[in-house]
Amino acid sequence: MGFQANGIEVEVVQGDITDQSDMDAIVNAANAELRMGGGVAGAIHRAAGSELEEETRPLAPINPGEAVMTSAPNLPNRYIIHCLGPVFGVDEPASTLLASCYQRALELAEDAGLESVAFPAISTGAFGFPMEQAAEVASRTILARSGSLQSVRRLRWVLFSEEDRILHEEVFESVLNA
Ligand code: AR6
Repeated sequence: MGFQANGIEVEVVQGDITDQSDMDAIVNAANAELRMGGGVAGAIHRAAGSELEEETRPLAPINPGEAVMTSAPNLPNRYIIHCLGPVFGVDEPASTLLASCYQRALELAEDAGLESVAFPAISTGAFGFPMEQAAEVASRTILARSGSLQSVRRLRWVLFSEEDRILHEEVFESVLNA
């Protein structure tokens, strides 16, 4: 399902972040060392191969709330934006740090003149951020930034399960209409 937010198309789909061939950049739910991990980081690094770690190694470590951009070897996208989300209950303030991830990712995309970016639900897997609360933070951040985006015209949320997709759709709609 798609929404319009200040002229930006926001899609919410169920799928795999490594399978978004029509997007300029995909976002990685990274670890601080920017290495292979589980979940999203595992899927991205497996698809990209060792070339990606060669590129990320000199950029690591990063702090919660930060983001860095690399090329996207062996993936159908031009770039990967690696975001380190907060570990829920450890990195505080969690909501501010999560919002910072989305904000920094959008800034990097704008600086590179990208048109489209696909996000996973950062921090909601191994890092334990409650899904609904994370969706609210992400929705508010995207909405707050949407008006000032110049090159970015399309955002896509890629949720692993249909349940998470429905939740994100409902949360984004309620934040949009608030
Ligand atoms: N495509 C889209 N979404 C996915 C995929 C996929 N291929 N795989 C999992 N998800 P996580 P985090 C969903 O754990 O919480 C890693 O090991 C998943 O269901 O990938 O930020 C890193 O190395 C969940 O809702 O990221 C870090 O150490 C969401 O993506 C740590 O986990 C995020 O789950 C990062 O933890």
